[in-house]
Amino acid sequence: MAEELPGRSRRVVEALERVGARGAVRELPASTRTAAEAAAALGCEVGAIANSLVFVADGRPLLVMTSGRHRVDLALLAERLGRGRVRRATAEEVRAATGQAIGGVAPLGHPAPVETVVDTALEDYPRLWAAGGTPHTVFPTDFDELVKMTDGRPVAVN
Ligand code: 5CA
Repeated sequence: MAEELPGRSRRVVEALERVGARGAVRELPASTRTAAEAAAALGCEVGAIANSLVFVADGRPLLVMTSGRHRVDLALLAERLGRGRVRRATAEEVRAATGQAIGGVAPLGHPAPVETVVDTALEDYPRLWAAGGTPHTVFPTDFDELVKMTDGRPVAVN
């Protein structure tokens, strides 16, 4: 139940409720810190894991919800977004932008909205799993819901 989840996940639960998302956040005994671990814990394809990767684009945080089956092509992403430089955020920058730690970053529930891109590769999977605010929490969603909850821009990132 939501009351038993860690504080960072309760923020995510509240944010999901505000946007009317259907999937419940659940805490797993196994680590879901990486896409491979999450896929193993859930018994799903690694591509159906929606990783929350934080970048810094021209000095501003950018969240890229990325299929676990591949990496973000930073040069391609910068070109498609019309940005100059896109780089990986540091652990401190991730925490500042999201209020969450690497391995548990959720698509929402952040201190302030973060500009978000959603990898169109995630359209290939009817059921996606995203992190719920900690490295042991996940929730189910789908591509359309993920775009809606993040006010995200669909982009092919690889
Ligand atoms: N809980 C899973 C998805 S359910 C999860 O959060 N996956 S993740 O891919 O979004 O987060 C782990 C990722 O953080 C790693 O795959 C890696 O891409 C990234 N990461 C790991 N260390 C660092 C670091 N020092 N700086 C920036 N990113 C990092």
